[in-house]
Amino acid sequence: MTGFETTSLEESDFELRLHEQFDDTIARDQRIEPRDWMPDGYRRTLIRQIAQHAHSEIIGMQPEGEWITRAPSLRRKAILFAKVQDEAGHGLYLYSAAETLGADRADLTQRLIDGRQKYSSIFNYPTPTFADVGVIAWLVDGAAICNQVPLCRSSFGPYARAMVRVCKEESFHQRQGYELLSTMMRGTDHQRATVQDAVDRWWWPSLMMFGPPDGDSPNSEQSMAWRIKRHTNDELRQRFVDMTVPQAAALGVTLPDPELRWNEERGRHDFGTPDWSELHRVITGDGPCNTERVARRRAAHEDGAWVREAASAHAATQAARAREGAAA
Ligand code: BYC
Repeated sequence: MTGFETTSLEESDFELRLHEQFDDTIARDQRIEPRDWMPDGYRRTLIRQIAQHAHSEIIGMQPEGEWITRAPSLRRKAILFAKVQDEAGHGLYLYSAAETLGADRADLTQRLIDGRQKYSSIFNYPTPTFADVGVIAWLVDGAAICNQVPLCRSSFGPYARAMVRVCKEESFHQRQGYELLSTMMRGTDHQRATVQDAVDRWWWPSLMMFGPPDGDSPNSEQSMAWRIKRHTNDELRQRFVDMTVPQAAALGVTLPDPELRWNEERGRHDFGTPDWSELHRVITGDGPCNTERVARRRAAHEDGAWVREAASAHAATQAARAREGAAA
């Protein structure tokens, strides 16, 4: 015996103290940072949510990206190009946040293209007209803002900090979408009808973005206790409806829900029930565009293999030169 060995009792006592410190940090509403001790479940939950979020940003480039070459003016093309590029940036911040938890980015990408990790249901719907570009920015980015602003106060530091910049950019995206739609609504009857048609197709999928209803959300309770999530799925969905109804009225579009009305007593809008079986189908791979979205991501990843190889070779050469320089 050297006298330095720890008994398993001391080890579990130590672990208990670490756990207490973690709980205390959460209770004081302070941040957990990557080198802090954290329970395995907390780490796993964060990797799951952040990876899904990152995948959503990257897959989310596809539906709007299809319109970059077909945007009706140079101004609209430049705006759309910048927006899609921003989504790529969001994906990168998020993958970096996941890496601080010990996840491997190449592994996360592989899990996405093998269908082992999810991405947001919303990006499995088609974009047949240019009005879809405006409606995605208005409704989908609007829903993203409702969901992500509270994540700026998420308990995990790198995730919360990434969300600050993401939300600023999403807010800009949403405004440009609203501006595009208001321009179309001041145009021809055909343009107005195209906007209304896109609103009719995107409204319910936008409500589904917030996830299943609270009673069917297996992760919410624990994620709220850990302050990863700050509000339940239904709370955020309600907030989105209340925010969007006056914007729809100002635009002059109708939201396709006969049950939508102001409830004086609650001080909120009542609204209909999304088709949860549709959300389930889309999440489990059977939405209108799931197959093509994942196939395209897989092709982009495979086509980019030579870039990754060249970058690694370049980095190895630079490192070898630096070593030679240091030795000389
Ligand atoms: N789609 O227990 P729940 C963007 C899954 S990017 C697919 O409530 P949780 C943008 C959920 O993962 C938008 N899957 O889970 C980009 C869970 O499955 P697992 C992305 C969904 O995590 C480009 C199961 O269903 N935003 O805005 O507590 C252009 C049970 O759900 C969905 C984020 O990722 C869905 N809609 O809550 C424009 C935000 N909903 O993993 C815009 C961050 C649920 O247990 N994420 N599932 O097998 C979150 O806030 C939460 O993860 C969610 C779900 C609210 C989405």
